[in-house]
Amino acid sequence: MYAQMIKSEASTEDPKQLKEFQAKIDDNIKVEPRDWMPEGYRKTLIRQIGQHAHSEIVGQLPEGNWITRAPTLERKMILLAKVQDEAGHGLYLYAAAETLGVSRDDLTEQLLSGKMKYSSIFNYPTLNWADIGAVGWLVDGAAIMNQVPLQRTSYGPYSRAMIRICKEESFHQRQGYDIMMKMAQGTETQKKMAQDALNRLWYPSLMMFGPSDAESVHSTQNMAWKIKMNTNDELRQKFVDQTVPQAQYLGLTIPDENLTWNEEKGGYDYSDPDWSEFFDVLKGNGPCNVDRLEARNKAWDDGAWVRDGLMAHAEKKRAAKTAAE
Ligand code: FAQ
Repeated sequence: MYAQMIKSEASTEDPKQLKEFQAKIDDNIKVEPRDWMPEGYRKTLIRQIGQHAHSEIVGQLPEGNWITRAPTLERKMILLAKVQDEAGHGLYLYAAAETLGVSRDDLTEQLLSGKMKYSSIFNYPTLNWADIGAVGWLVDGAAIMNQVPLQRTSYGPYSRAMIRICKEESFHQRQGYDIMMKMAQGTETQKKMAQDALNRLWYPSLMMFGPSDAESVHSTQNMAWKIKMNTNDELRQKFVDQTVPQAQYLGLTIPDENLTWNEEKGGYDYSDPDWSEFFDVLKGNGPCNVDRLEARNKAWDDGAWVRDGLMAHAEKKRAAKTAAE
């Protein structure tokens, strides 16, 4: 249906402009906010950048929950800084989306009312400290795998935001791996916690790359527009190939009996996640969907006085400036 909508919009647009636009994309020339762009391209970017921004914001919740319970002062400082980085990523991305003519308030309203999506992974709970290690290692690891190619995405402001974000994400992944290393080399109980965290977060991490290529509705058009640089399955495969040796180094086992090295393809064969679970989480039925939206709505309501205060202050300054002129 979405693809049809984009097609019908394209049919009312000037074929010459559409052709020139595609030629520009094919020549790897970045599209900038004031340039002409097809309406479908603009809408798709708002959807993807908006969902991405919301993911960074909601993604603070599972880890933020553990700041007060980090095991040492050093771990607490690192986690606090990481969660703050995620907030910053959300802000760069909202700013990039605003260049497409949508306001941050509009996007926030769509998140809070459940109209816009955020990454499925953040609807899973973080039950203990090992989960914080696994989130950094697997979730940030999957995020980087997806985001490094997005540095070359065709829309200038998104591409530049991704360059800044990727620099920080690689530290996030390393801090997660470092926690896993300590746990995996710790007591028997700690090692069990690390394995349990991997067992629970492995398949949800694979789901982060989106449905299989056969089920992905947007991939073909988005790759033609170079909004997306790789298919979902290509990136998922790269993630598996990168992560399996890391798990082996930790002495942990990927929870997949079918995991085998395939010499011919030069990668691992692995089991697909349970796609019915994925689509169910997208519909709002994951373990934490309700909690996550409640937490964001509460934060928005609790912050109303700050926004009102800032607006009143800005109005006062504007009035004083006008009076002085
Ligand atoms: N969760 O046709 P496709 C992070 C939806 S950032 C929820 O394949 P597309 C940092 C999709 O929107 C993580 N929904 O779609 C961090 C579409 O629905 P719609 C976020 C999903 O756009 C770490 C439908 O399924 N990263 O983690 C998911 O071509 C730690 C059909 O799918 C980004 O957003 C999903 N996993 O490909 C923060 C990166 N997958 O809109 C805190 C940018 C698919 O038609 C702590 N986004 N859907 O209703 C992308 O690269 C793409 O949008 C994909 C999906 C690959 C996510």
